[in-house]
Amino acid sequence: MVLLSTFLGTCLTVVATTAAAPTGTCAAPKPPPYSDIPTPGHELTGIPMPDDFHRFQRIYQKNVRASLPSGNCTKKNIGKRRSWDELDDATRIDYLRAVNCLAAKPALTDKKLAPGAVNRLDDFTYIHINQTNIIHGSGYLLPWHRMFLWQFEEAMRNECGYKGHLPYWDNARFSEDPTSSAVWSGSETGFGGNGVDLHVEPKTLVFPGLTKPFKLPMPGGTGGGCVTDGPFTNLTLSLGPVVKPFIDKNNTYGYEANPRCLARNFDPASSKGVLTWANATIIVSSHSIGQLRGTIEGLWHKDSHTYIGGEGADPFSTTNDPAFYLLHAQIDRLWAIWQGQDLKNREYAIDGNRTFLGIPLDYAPDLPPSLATIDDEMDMGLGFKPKTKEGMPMTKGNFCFIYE
Ligand SMILES: [Cu+2]
Repeated sequence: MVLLSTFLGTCLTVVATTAAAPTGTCAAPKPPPYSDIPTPGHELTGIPMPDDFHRFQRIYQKNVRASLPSGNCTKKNIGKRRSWDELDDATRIDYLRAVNCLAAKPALTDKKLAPGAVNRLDDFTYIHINQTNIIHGSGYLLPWHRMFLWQFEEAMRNECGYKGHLPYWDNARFSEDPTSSAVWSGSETGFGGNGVDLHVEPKTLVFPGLTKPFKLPMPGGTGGGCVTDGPFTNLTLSLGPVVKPFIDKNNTYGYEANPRCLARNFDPASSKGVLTWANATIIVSSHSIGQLRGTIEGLWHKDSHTYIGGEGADPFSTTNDPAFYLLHAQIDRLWAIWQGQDLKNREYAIDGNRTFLGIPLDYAPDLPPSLATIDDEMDMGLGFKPKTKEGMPMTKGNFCFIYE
């Protein structure tokens, strides 16, 4: 309550917490925050959304709605992507069921490309591994992952009968105590909690595939072992891991079968004081796409992976943790809110190189760094190669969604 008053002020607190018309000096009340209207039965938890962020979110929602209808996307059929913490239990259970359903369906990826790909989740992990040095630290980060999330959402719906939309992990609400989010519940309505504590030491891992070695420091964390609660205790992973203390010549990209449990290694220091509303607000108030890319990478992207740790912290095979899709929906949401401040100038704004930090790749060592364009092709796997610009709008082409 202290935080609520600090962030929202007394006047809005009254409006937000009661349905009654405001009285006294609060003559011109703001409407109740749209995204602070909880699903019946689910009171919002965590740190409330501050006014500043809320203003950006409202402008985004208003502008996206005003742009409708757009092709087949209308105010009526637009998909509402909501925070996991605000979903009802039935939707949560159905979502988790559909993830396990994809895990039970055979992989479609050519065995010659990824001998270890077993199930449909592995198809997503294979292409994410395969593209990692192109789609991170580059101009493709945001459009590639937007398209990737959509592919996953479609597979959940079309192949496993999921009826809802892609939820996001609203980590700013839980930056001080991430495990208080319903995402990490060990019941049938969450993704399960931390892995067993193996007292892992901090280490330095190395990216394969780049002409200049890139070293990734990994904190010790508080887990490291298998997740022992929730719906994924029987999930068997196969591809990865890829980043190791050395480049593994025998299985460089983790494409060979390596059956193992889902492991997590929560690192509270990557969340506390980092994945905060303050940083989320800095991100959405970026003045240019260049600045946005810097703030999203520097203040959010890496740390949200590092917080989860274990499988989720491997930049290549991170998709092995089903929570990946919620983590990236949150990144996508921050980009969407930024785009939505000025759709005309920001929808197709791109910045960045064509490879990870512009470092030439092993297979093209002499290619100098160059800038990504919206007409470049993206490789989404299974032969799907859309242009980058197809991964950028929110209500055109394949996409019709809004973050609430
Ligand atoms: Cu990624």
